[in-house]
Amino acid sequence: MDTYKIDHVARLTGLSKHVIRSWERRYDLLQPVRGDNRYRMYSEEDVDLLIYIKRQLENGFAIGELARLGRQNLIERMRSSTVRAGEAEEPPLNRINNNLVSSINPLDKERFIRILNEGVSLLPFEQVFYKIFVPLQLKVGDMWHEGKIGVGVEHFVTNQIRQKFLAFLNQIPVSHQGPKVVISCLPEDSHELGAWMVAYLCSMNSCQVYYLGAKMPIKELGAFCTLTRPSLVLLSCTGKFSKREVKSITEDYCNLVLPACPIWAGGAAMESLGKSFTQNGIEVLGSMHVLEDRLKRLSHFLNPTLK
Ligand code: B12
Repeated sequence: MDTYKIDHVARLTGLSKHVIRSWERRYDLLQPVRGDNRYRMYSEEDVDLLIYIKRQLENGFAIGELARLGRQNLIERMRSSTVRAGEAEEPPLNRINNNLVSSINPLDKERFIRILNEGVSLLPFEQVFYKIFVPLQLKVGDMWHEGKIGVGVEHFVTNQIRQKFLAFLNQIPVSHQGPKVVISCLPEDSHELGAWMVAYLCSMNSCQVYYLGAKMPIKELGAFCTLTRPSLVLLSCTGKFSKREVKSITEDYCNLVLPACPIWAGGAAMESLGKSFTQNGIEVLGSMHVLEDRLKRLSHFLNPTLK
């Protein structure tokens, strides 16, 4: 089961870290455990409970009143209210996701855009990303892989997600002092969602983001880095590669002329590329959590005045 650090919980729930800590301390409503990294890690149940409590507050309950019920009672109420909502009416997120998929095949553009807009306005961005964009991209990719929709519909949907994502990214205040980070996919790789997540995490951690995205030729990446002098190159890699391809891809990245600029990489392709990357000085990061941690430390190291 996934666990989350407090920053992540704050983004998922729309509550401030201060509020989460105080509900934890004063009311004993949450049960984080210490992770290997020594951070307090919160469970999905903690996140669901916080969202449930937030909704109850919006409906006029007071936090003291809810806290008196205790964690276990609240969880039981949360579960039974979800079941009841399910009996009477589909939960809003399921309805949105189902309607999005049904408006793709056959394509009903107006309906698709209306539902996507509704979804985006309903939740904090990070939840929109994980609970609407990722499932939608998985579904539309699978439908294309299975031949149920054509390239046109897949591109249309992917571009709608891209537009929404970029509109959000553009709202994050731009840091002019944070580390410069260039983000790219592999040369033949059009799988972009991982790279978007990387861009999002970089922006949230005060980096100056240069997003190059899908299908980036390695030589051109080198030229771009010579021009922009980044502090870091981040690769998001999908695909499976033969031994020969692994060798040539690794060599091409290692031949980039990047004085004092490390390359970090992640994504599903690390299964075939990871070992060779690691042996050749490209750092392989196991997950987005690890990346987030590293970005925080990098931003702080390069500019201790950044919060
Ligand atoms: C959507 C999709 C597409 C879309 C891509 C749209 C786009 N602009 O992104 C389209 C339809 C274009 C497409 C095309 C192809 N696809 Co496709 N596609 C998918 C699908 C359905 C979902 C991928 C996705 O978005 N996942 C969601 C993201 C969030 O997951 P992720 O990328 O893995 O990222 C996570 C981690 O890997 C990690 N991560 C990612 N990047 C980074 C970076 C760092 C630094 C870190 C720390 C972590 C990290 O964090 C993320 C969150 O956990 C998968 C199948 C599936 N159900 O997964 C197939 C899949 C990836 N595709 C596949 C293939 C083969 C192709 C094609 C080559 C098929 C073909 N014959 O033409 C083409 C061509 C693509 C090309 N040239 O690159 C294969 C790959 C097989 C393999 N082992 O390599 C898959 C697995 C399908 C399959 N089962 O065969 N595809």
